[in-house]
Amino acid sequence: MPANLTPEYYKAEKWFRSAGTNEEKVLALEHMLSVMPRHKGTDHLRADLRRKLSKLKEAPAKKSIARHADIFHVPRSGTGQVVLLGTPNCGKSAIVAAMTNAKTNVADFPFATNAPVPGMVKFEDIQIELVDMPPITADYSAAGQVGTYRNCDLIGIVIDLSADVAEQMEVCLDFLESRNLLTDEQTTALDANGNALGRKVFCVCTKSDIARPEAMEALKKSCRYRFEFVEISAESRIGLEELAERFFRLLGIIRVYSKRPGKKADMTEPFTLPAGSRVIDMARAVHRQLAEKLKYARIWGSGVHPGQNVQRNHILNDKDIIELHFG
Ligand SMILES: Nc1nc2c(ncn2[C@@H]2O[C@H](COP(=O)(O)OP(=O)(O)OP(=O)(O)O)[C@@H](O)[C@H]2O)c(=O)[nH]1
Ligand SMILES: [Mg+2]
Repeated sequence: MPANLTPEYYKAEKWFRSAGTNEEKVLALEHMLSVMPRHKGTDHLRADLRRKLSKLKEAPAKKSIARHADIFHVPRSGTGQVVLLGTPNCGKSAIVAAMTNAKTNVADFPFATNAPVPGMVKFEDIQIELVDMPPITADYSAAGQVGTYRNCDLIGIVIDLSADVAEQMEVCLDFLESRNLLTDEQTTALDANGNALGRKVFCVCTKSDIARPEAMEALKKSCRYRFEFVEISAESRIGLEELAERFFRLLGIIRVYSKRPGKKADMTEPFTLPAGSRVIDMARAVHRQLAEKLKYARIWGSGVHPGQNVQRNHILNDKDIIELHFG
């Protein structure tokens, strides 16, 4: 009996083949099983996939040597990690070269980059990690490449405004959709542990210096998601500051500075916390044990009188200066 598998199933199968780690393979197999039509024709396949799945789940640490050698595992540094995604030659390496001190390979031929290259972007008083990546095409991504995207904080789709924008967007969306990397406010896919699989995504539109006319409009029209778009040129260095600012904002972090009673605030090194954090979260970042003894805090910043007393649940704003008082 024919299996009559759906395009969604084949996408999930592609994800499975491009997975570089057991964890990612398990996710892909589970997705294949969940989208597979249920009828007699798929019984064998279903049983086969179930067998594969339980085998993978039983073999946890076996691949630990391979994992150390996984080039797509990029350790985090800085206050957040942004990873670029795009088709060959779209300008990813040029962006990393223009914004960081990393040695990237900018070249006028495709597939010049074959492994992730991280660099640090300075935004005011913090450092944000930006990772250059090998390209993807409609039918190819390197095995394990999805892992870098799975583990980052923010994905930047890079679109070359001088080439076919709709085609590039389609390739990138297909990659992200088929691997459950997109979050939809309502239907965020969850893995077996209940963690969201999707990542925050936005769009970096580059080569604005040689853009086709109407490229931005065409791009926005071709995109079925409400991403934010930033227009830049790595070559003429247009929009790079705005891009760094956008990384910061989309990462959803705030900076707060600590101050000791009677002393000046230490403005050299901010504490970085997720947006929406409270005074008590700051106290925990400063000193986990002491935090529970927190009585109140005084704050200098936005929405408060200078030095105002606030309780432990007061929500912090970017650039607040905080004096913690313990009991
Ligand atoms: N005019 C112009 N050319 C650019 C810009 N950014 C990149 N280029 C050129 O585009 C070509 C490809 O740039 P890369 O940064 O190597 O592209 P890539 O996306 O890293 O390519 P792969 O490594 O193959 O994925 C090079 O010849 C760059 O000089 C830009 O902002 N303006
Ligand atoms: Mg490159």
